Amino acid sequence: MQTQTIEFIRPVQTKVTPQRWSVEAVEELFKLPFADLMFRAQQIHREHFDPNAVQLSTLLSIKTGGCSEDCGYCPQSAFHSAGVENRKMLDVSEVVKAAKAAQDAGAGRFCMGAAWREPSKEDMESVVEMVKAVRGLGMETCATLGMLNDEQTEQLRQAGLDYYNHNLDTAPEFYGDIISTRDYQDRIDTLERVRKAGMHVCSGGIVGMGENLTQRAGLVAQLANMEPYPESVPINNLVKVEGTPLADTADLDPLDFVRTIAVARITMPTARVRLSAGRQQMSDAVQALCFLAGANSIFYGDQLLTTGNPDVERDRALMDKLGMYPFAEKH
Ligand code: SAM
Ligand code: DTB
Ligand code: SF4
Repeated sequence: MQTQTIEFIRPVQTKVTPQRWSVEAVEELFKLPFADLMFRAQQIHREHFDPNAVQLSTLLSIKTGGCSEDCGYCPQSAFHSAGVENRKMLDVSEVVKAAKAAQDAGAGRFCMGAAWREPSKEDMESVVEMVKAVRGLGMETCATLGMLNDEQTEQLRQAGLDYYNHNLDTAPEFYGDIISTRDYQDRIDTLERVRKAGMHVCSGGIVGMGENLTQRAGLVAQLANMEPYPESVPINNLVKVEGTPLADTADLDPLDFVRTIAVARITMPTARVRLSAGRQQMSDAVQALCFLAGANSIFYGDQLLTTGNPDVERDRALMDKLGMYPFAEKH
């Protein structure tokens, strides 16, 4: 009995060589008793990071709505009627203004998102200007623009883009239930191009879309088995938007969301694991559990892309309550 207990709480050896994770092994992590899972996640978190430091990224939608893809979760798809107004691309000056405001509020990274399947040549010219300008403020830059070809990844790298976000979203075998207008392999190809061009990879997914436990484990295994795994891993809880096909999906048990964060931390020890969309609907207590499970990044600012996020005051109050601080500020 005692031997078994020791077996469960033994510190996990973190990687010297990249770890390979089978879906079954990841699923076993999900099935651990909650306390054991949290303990393992915290051990790994503390080996690699200051557990009280959190990275703050602010999102801005630089091109909203009217997207040609049919992603079942997304209010910006032209296939759905979620009431999102289609807007033309923002001017560089508007983007810089928003980035400065985010920086003044304490954000270290600024992420520019566009409702595109992929950017056009003209789109790229504007985005390059935006990236240069935001970088010029001294912020880390991130963009999420859809699929990219080799020329585009090179343009973004030269402009000074630090991170490119492109999510795998879910497990390969559940993907077809959610999106039909592009393949899983398209996403992997874009991520490989981003990596090859020398930018950091930000890739994660959405939970609470009706996936089963094996599929949730499948998403984490896909991410963890990338060589190397992404530097930044956003874990989104589905934001249910009326007018999208997933609007009536059953709620995910908040503890299952916390487990997903813990499993991401254990399988990707040095990644920034971001507690992403869905925070506005979460209590402080659940968010605190996510930080205990190894989340060390959040979207910061009252807006995600088209939906709400906790306002800066609420997040500052939460961080104060938990004794947490932005990771750049060493206390
Ligand atoms: N159009 C680009 C693309 O899809 O690659 C970039 C923007 S897209 C909105 C970025 C990511 O936002 C999606 O891959 C998805 O993971 C996330 N997302 C979109 N709608 C969401 C929702 N309702 N709830 C949670 N995450 C969502
Ligand atoms: C990510 O993983 N989540 C963000 C960001 N990357 C681009 C987007 C969340 C979008 C939530 C729905 C919306 O606001 O439109
Ligand atoms: Fe378009 Fe991105 Fe939304 Fe899919 S997730 S519909 S690609 S904006």
